[in-house]
Amino acid sequence: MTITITAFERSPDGGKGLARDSRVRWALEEVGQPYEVRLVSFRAMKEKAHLALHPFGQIPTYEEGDFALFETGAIVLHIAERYSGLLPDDANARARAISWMFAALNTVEPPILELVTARIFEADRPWSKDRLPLVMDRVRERLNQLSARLGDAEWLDGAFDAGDLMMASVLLRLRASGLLDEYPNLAAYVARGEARPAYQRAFAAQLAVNAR
Ligand SMILES: N[C@@H](CCC(=O)N[C@@H](CS)C(=O)NCC(=O)O)C(=O)O
Repeated sequence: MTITITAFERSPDGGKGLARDSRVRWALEEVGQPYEVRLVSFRAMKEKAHLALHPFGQIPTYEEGDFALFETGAIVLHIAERYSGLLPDDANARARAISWMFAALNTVEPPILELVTARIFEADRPWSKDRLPLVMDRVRERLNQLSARLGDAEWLDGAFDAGDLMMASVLLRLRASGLLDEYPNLAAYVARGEARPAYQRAFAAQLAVNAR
C-alpha cells in the first residue's frame, strides 16, 4: 500500500532539515519503505481537507490507504513497529527505545522550542534580552543531563534505534543557536545521525522540494 506523507510546499528554513517531515522521511528511509509526498501550502494546512487529517492544521501527516496519522511521535513509532530496522527485538529494549522517543519529544524538545520562539519570534520584544539567558539555561539543563547519560557511547541505548532518530532530530534544531557546540559528545551524536545514509536521502529529498 502506498505511503503518503505531507510536507511544506515552501519550508521556512528552505528545506534544510528543520521541518518535521524530515523525521518521518528519515524513519521511512531507515526501514526502506518508499513513500510519496503531498505538498501543502500554509493556507491549505488550515483548510477542511487537511484538518480532517490533522486537527491542528500542521505537517507532517501519514496516510496508508484509508489509515491516517498525525504527530511525528505517533508516525515514527508506527513505522518502527510495522517495519523492521528501528526497534530492537528484545521487548525491554524496545520499551526503552520508546522511552527515549518520548523523552526527545516531551522532555528535550519543549525547552528547545521555547528557545526558537525566544530567538526568532520574540527577538524584538522589550523583555527579550532579559528572558533569552533564562531560556538558554533551561535548554542547557537538559543538555547537561543528556550529555552525561550519553557519555562516550555512540547511541543512547546500544544500537541506533527510533529513540536516537527522534533525539537527534530534536537536537539538530539547536545548531543555529550555537548551544549544541557546548556539548561535543552531543554535537558528535547528532553528526553521526546526520551521516547515516538514510538521513542523507531524507535530507536531500526535502531540500529538493524547496530548491524547485
Ligand atoms: N507536535 C507536532 C508538531 C508539528 C508541527 O509543529 N509542525 C510544523 C512544521 S515543523 C507546522 O506545521 N507548522 C505550521 C503551523 O503550525 O501552522 C509533531 O511532532 O508532529
